[in-house]
Amino acid sequence: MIGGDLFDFWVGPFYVGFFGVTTIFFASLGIALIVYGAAIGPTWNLWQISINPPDLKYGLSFAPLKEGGLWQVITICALGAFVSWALRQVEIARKLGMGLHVPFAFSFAILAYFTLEVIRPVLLGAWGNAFPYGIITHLDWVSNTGYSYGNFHYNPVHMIAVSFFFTNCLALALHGSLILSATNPKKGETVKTAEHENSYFRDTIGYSIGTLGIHRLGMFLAISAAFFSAICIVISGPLWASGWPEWWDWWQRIPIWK
Ligand code: 07D
Ligand code: 07D
Ligand code: U10
Repeated sequence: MIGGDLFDFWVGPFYVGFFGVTTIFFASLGIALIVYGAAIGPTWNLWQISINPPDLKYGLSFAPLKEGGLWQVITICALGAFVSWALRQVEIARKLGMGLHVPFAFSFAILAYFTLEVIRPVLLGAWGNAFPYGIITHLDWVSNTGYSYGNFHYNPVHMIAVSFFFTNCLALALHGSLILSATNPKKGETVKTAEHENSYFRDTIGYSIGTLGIHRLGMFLAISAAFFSAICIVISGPLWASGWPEWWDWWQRIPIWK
């Protein structure tokens, strides 16, 4: 897409390409800065290392390197690496004459990350609202953010996102087990085909979505899970600033109950 044949070669099994080089560049720089941040910080304990965003008082401005500036540069590197990775997927898919479904799907993960680290903090007016880069500290952020809205389970869009994640898991379990059952018949029997797979579900639940259909469904469930996750967090604060349980008060106010 950029540079024609520039970097059009393989290193071992890996296709390089223009966006392979930009991926390596952003990823190496980002990881180096994380290691630098860890070296400044109070601990080398892998679980406790944390690169924190700037304090709320810095708003949306640049912070000094050791007071959140590192987090800002690392975020730019992360976005550079994720977007480069998606474009490398595009480049490889085009080279192979395939559809762009893989980068399309991955871009929903990038959207969720971008929403957490850029869109929501910008809407709230400070980088300090973003999550920190640390294995344990990012869990603390999720818990603290959740409890600051009372009970996050009452966020209706969180409910939708969670349901998509669960349904996605159900769909992959059904699909994985169906394929394995068709390809592992008992001794002496031939491997079964798509017709058997269709018949199995028609016999059990009256309907089969089909062999292509289950993959379309999987794609839909997975990208919906990421999409509704992004929505559920971006509305927490910018659109609804009190507890999520209170959001349901409209239900009590429906005139018919009176
Ligand atoms: C299996 C594909 C392989 C990817 C793996 C992750 C790193 C980070 C670097 C310390 C399914 C590689 C990890 C490169 C190490 C440093 C600097 C994907 C697979 C194995 N989380 N999260 C984890 C990330 C957020 C949450 C584990 C990343 C949000 C909860 C791992 C991001 C919220 C729990 C991890 C991110 C959130 C975890 C396993 C980015 C809402 C857990 C991940 C870039 C989404 C679980 C200790 C996994 C855990 C866990 C990585 C964002 C919530 C460390 C890279 C802020 C509640 N997260 N996470 O298997 O055990 O993913 O935590 O957005 O319970 Mg997290
Ligand atoms: C952001 C990851 C993007 C990753 C990228 C790639 C590398 C390279 C290299 C391996 C979105 C990174 C790649 C670094 C690695 C190599 C070589 C994915 C992202 C670009 N919740 N909750 C969610 C549940 C509660 C809360 C989402 C369940 C409590 C908050 C999902 C439960 C409270 C936020 C979800 C539950 C609470 C969420 C996460 C149950 C806490 C979010 C999935 C059963 C007290 C987050 C966009 C996701 C969100 C989110 C599920 C409970 C708070 C729907 C099942 C009640 C604050 N929760 N939650 O988004 O929506 O993945 O983020 O109790 O911010 Mg929740
Ligand atoms: C599916 C399927 C199906 C299959 C399948 C699969 C879905 C139809 C047919 C696939 C499924 C699986 C394999 C199952 C397992 C997968 C998972 C559970 C998902 C999770 C996966 C993982 C945890 C693995 C993650 C591993 C990764 C991401 C690989 C990491 C790779 C790299 C680090 C290298 C990437 C390469 C790049 C970026 C380009 C090439 C670069 C190099 C080789 C390095 C050298 C660099 C250069 C030469 C460039 C020079 C660089 C420069 C100039 C910049 C330098 C700058 C500096 C500052 C240093 O449906 O059924 O079956 O199989």
